[in-house]
Amino acid sequence: MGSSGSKETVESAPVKPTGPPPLMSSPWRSHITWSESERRQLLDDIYNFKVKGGIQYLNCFLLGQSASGKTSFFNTCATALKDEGRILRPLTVLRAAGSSVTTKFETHPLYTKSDQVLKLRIFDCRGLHDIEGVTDENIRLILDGHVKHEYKIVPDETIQHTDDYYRADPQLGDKMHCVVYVVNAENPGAALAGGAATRSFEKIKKKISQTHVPQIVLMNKVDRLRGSLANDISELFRSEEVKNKFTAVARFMNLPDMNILPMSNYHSEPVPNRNKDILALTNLKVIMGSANDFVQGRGTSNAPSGFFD
Ligand SMILES: Nc1nc2c(ncn2[C@@H]2O[C@H](COP(=O)(O)OP(=O)(O)OP(=O)(O)O)[C@@H](O)[C@H]2O)c(=O)[nH]1
Ligand SMILES: [Mg+2]
Repeated sequence: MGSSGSKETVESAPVKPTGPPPLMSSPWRSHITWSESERRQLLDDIYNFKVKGGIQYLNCFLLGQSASGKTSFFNTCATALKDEGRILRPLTVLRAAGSSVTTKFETHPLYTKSDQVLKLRIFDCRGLHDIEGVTDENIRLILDGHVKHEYKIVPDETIQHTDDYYRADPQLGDKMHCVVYVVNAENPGAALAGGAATRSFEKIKKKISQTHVPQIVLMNKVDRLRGSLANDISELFRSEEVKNKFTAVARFMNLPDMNILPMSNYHSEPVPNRNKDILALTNLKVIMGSANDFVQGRGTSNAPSGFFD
């Protein structure tokens, strides 16, 4: 087959740039200084944190889909707080998503470098959307302080008043003072979207809003949004990918921007690194501050006498 004579002019397609967009020249959030002195200051602030409301510990309740990284957050905080130059994994994390690994409502102490117990108790729980998940009523009872540490979560069952792990008369120190939703930044909508999970989440959020307990979102696994973040997490606030997801999460969760905290846990690193520690400690300090604001508002000693008369 010969050529028809006239040559076709083929317009050359514009060359598409490969790779991720360049980092933004200035950060979209600039509240963190990525330096060793910042890390030390954060440790100092957290070690010396003064709990208000006349109670010993602040309580924070982690909620989120299975495999969103709740237990990994606890472990990352343990590593950053202990500051021993090694990764600590006090709680078990499995590689694959599936039915929830965590089957108990439980907390464990987090320790400072000098083995003092942290003034925050982080309560872990199984995934929100899990078929064998936690009932809305159990979540309400947990928030109100009726459920004791190590209560074994029975799928779709609510704790009975006769249960050994039921606390009949909870005090301020037994209640949850902050709720932290852990969502996967790669797919924040899917984290809670879809049938029963959405309904259950909406109900839970409504209940929590009525209690005025602060609600914070850990937008987790941001290291997966841009390759270079796996090497240096401090670039996250100059990443367009993270900023876009951040906006999506804020919209999806319907919470103010200041309540959304980008996060990246230790997951495969052999040793800790300064910037990951700084991110974890910054987020931990925000959670402690929010919980403290809540207990201050609920404690007996906060308002001068006659204030409410
Ligand atoms: N890349 C990356 N992986 C993470 C991060 N956080 C957690 N993972 C991984 O995600 C998987 C699930 O983490 P878990 O901490 O067990 O999740 P969980 O929310 O406690 O899950 P359940 O106990 O089943 O409800 C594990 O393979 C972790 O290593 C993160 O920030 N980045
Ligand atoms: Mg877990």
